[in-house]
Amino acid sequence: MATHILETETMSDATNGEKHKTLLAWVEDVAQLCRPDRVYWCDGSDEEYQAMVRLMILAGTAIPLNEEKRPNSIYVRSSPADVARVEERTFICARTKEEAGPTNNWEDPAKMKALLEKLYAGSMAGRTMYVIPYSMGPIGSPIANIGVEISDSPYVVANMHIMARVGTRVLDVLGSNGEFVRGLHSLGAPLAPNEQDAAWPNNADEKYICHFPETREIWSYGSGYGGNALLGKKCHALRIASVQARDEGWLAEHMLILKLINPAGEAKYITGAFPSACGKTNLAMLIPTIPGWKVETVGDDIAWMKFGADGRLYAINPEYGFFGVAPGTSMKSNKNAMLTATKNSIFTNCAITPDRDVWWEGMTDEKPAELLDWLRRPWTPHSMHKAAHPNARFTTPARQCPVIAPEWEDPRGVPIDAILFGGRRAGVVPLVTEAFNWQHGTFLGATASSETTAAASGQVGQLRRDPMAMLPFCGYNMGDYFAHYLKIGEREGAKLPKIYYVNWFRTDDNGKFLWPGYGENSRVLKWVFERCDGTAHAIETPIGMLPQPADIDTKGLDIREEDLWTLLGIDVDGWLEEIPLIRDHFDKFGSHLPEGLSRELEELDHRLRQSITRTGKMSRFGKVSKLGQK
Ligand code: SAT
Ligand code: MN
Repeated sequence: MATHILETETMSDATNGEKHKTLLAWVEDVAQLCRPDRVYWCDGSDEEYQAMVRLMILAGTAIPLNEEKRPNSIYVRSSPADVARVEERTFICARTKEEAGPTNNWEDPAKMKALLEKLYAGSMAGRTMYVIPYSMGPIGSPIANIGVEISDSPYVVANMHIMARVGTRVLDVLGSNGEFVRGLHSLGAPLAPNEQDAAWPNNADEKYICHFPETREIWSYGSGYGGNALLGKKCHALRIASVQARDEGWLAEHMLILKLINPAGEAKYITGAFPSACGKTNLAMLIPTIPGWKVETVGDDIAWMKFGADGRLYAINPEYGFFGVAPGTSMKSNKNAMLTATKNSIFTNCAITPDRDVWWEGMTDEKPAELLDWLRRPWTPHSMHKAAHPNARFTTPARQCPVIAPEWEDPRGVPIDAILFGGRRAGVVPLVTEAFNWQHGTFLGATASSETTAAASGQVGQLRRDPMAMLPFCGYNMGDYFAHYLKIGEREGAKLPKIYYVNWFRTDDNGKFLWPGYGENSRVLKWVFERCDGTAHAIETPIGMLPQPADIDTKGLDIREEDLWTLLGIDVDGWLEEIPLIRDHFDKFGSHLPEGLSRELEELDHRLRQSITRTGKMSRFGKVSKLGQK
């Protein structure tokens, strides 16, 4: 059968180098299936980026922003049917359902491929098929990994330019037989001859975000938004990479990476796992309120950690940019993110001002007098609805961040001292808890829970268990993922990071936050830093090692002592109520739940009950550990 390909660049046109036969054959196969009008190999150049921008402007997808206010930046509005990750349409097509585990949607790989092939057939008609070679991580780093995304969306190409290292330089490293993750993405919106394109083409009826872990493949269909379409991010760097990490003895995690520097100039590297839209970007770029302390950013969303020869875990940020939640971001809440996104950025589903700048809820105290909202409707401060979609995003280059750590692209990664787990919990969970050891820390991560946000479609504010903030991102059976964590902890000669659980979101009875958060979180980070050095104090409680109010530096902070006690106290009744919930959560994993974790649960239960019989109801625990021990 003749193909509809009008003009086909070959890979050697793109690289002048040796041909990668497997890559070429795959691109050819996909072109035969999807029937684009044209195949284009991305070189990663600025001209290419500008060409994508022009295409989007012509198609009505993008509006160039005011060159004086936001140089080289565009404004994009998606279709209202395509605004967030679609977890219910996300599948892990492992060989068996058991391998995908109870937390993932599963379909048989052959069945899913047969179904998708029907959808992909001719799905790129009237469009250009872009071949985007990308490196997750500094090009050539031993921790980095290469992927190739095929997509029919110029919006995806432009975003990938910012979010990953793309183009010819990646093909050069790949050589003629390097391994790569295959990502196939189609909007599922073929064009008939002379058909006018939609401003945001996508498939309103069918969306599939599928992963084939055995063959390291991603097949995404029907959506053009964020993690559904920028396949290097959640699909590759988390779902596929978590499987690679399991097989190869490392960790692929949904974590920010920050460098915390004390007044003496000593640094520690801390990673933090929080569900989407729980403030990872804010924490990664935090401006400490404690004099003399500094935070620098290594990454805001994903960390890949491998053991170094010294037994420590070294982390890289596999990404090249930030895909941050816009609403709530301001010069007060995250000055560094605001300064990062002043130029060379893409803004999606924000509102636009009459002088062609962007705005979103929370950006300024005073609302603009008039706007066009993300649905193109006129908007004034009297409007009843929000001007920006709650999952509106900015895509912006990491190198523009004013506090980017100089070593953020170090191919060796940075040695991790502490790992934070956390979520959004109005009650029970204290401000910070230190794990007794790695296994207990794994338990804290495995039982992490959070009230849901707008990053995924579905109801906002529902409590769900989100282990290690990986619930939507783990590419295999989560019980086995817990076991993998424990195995990491048992590695000979490992010098493991300390593990903490934090909760910035505790509220009082009126729903008011008890902890100010943002830059004030540095007070908790300082305690973590000094615990790692063995110089900060903690008490042993049934749930872990906790600071007492006096152990947290609150100089200059206006906080009531009793609120601090609430933030750092143990709500024994609340914790006892958590036990059956955790047991239900663990039961889902059946025989895949590692022994070590069920033991941790029984021991927690036992310690809580003992604390009651010993002292009656109590909210503070007196067994003081020696400074820095445990
Ligand atoms: O997956 S996205 O990259 O669209 C956003 C997120 O969930 O953090
Ligand atoms: Mn994320």
